[in-house]
Amino acid sequence: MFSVFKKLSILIVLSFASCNFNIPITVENPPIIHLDSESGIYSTKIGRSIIIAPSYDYVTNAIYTWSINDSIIGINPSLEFTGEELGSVFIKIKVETESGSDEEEIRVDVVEREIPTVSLVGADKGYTVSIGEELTLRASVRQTSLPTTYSWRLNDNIVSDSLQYTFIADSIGVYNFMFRAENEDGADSISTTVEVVALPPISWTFAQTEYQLIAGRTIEIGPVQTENLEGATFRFAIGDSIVQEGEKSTWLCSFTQEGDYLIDITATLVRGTQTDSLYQQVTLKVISTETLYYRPKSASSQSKFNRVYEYTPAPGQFINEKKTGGFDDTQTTPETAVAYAEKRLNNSDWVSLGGFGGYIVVGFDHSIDNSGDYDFGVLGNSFSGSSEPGIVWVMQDENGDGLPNDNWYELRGSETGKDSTIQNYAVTYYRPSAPQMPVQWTDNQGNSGQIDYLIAYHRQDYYYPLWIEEDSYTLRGTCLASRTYDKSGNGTYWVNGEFDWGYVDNFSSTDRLTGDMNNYFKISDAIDTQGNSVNLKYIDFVKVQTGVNVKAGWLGENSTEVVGFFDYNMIK
Ligand SMILES: [Ca+2]
Ligand SMILES: [Ca+2]
Ligand SMILES: [Ca+2]
Repeated sequence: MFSVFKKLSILIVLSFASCNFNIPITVENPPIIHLDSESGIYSTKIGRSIIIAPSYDYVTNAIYTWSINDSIIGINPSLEFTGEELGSVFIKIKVETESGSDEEEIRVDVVEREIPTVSLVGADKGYTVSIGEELTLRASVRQTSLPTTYSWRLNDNIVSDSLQYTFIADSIGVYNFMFRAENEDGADSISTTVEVVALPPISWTFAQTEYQLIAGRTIEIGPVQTENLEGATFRFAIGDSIVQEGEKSTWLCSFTQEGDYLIDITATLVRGTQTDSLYQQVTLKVISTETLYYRPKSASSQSKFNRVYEYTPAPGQFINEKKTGGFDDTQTTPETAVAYAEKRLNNSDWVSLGGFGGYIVVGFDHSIDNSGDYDFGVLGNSFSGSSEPGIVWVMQDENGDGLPNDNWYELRGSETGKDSTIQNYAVTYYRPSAPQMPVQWTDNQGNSGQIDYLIAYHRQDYYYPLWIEEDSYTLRGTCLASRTYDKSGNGTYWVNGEFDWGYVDNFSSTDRLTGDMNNYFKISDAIDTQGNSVNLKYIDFVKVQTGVNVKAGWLGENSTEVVGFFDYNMIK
């Protein structure tokens, strides 16, 4: 090829020479566009502009035309483009000269700004503390890829440049706080007030105000939590008769006579010249016999559970999760969440209970008998080094209405009664203020923390159950000291160690009778709130609840998984 061209050009030179032309011919090459982005793709944040400035060759007297869908948006060599809507925009640049033209299409991706989002647990209600008390305010910020600065202001003075600030109240009054996070894309802030009072306010929390009891059994009546009531006198009265009065905030009672009782509960606290009191009335229904609603097995009875009654997990990395968790954004009511759990279990897929306190309640088409030995099994997904203990509770349908609205009894496990085991542990979870944020929590022991957002693994917007309407919810139960540790010492290899016996999703050497992922349980292990055995002849409902509050580094929070429930008496 090369030699042909060479000969051709020589011929032309010869022919010019022979005709004796001396005028130089200057025909320019057609224009060429060189984009300043190799891929032809540009990115800008919404509301921001970028300058697209290609370089060009052979553009003497050129005409430049920038267009979107044939409408012209620019006639200069470079274009300033402002992203007004999220999404991709296709822009054409055409250059024309007398010698020809060139054209390129580019894409501009208009993306969200990475404005930080802040949240602060309890900010909407404000805080009340007494003189001398310390209050640590902990803000949470949705992380972005941009460097972000923080500031805490107290009555307009900056007092901290970190996420948290510890306030010590030294005089009575109302203090205004504001936390602000800022980066180059924008800022977000949240304000709250702290009222400092002479004496801390008293309060109590009742988990229920309607109680029910089988005659002959005992029940504990009273608040599940009290605030600043140390030294108070609690009085329990039925009509004019005082049944208990003293320092104890709960009344452990037993009735032999069936009937309905109204119980008046009063707490009185004297502090110096000030006397504060609280009052709550509760009802107690005493039912005469425990075998009344026993449901015997029939020929059609199944060993497998037949219904999920409630699914209330704690927040967690598998909650609302679509890839392995099987959610699809339609689980926005308790009923659809129950349907989800039921479908998963019927397919032998795991259902995650999320972090501490998350639970599921299932029932059977018959009552499960107390054989004195192992009575039922729960399938989890434990293996050596991956135990996430779920505490088991059982219930009889005492009032025979077919619903699990009666008394739960915990099943004793290897950790029951140990000093490290916390009864009546409670964790409150708070809805994040924006997608892709961790879920903050506080507990009733004065601790706080968060369920981490694991962006590398589970990217659903929220780990807080979509079907919980309230912006916070409290889960109560028994909390075991965790056996989670970092075996590698550098955060790469975490172990969730096993417990001896008595828990779901636990690699137990004792109660995995069939050597698989099933743990087996005895109704004879049922205990009351005092740890005393309760002799239940049968049960109708089973609840499993995540029993630890711990994170295992990059593995995230411990969360019990359940896969199935069955009456072992029917198949052993
Ligand atoms: Ca019931
Ligand atoms: Ca888990
Ligand atoms: Ca598990």
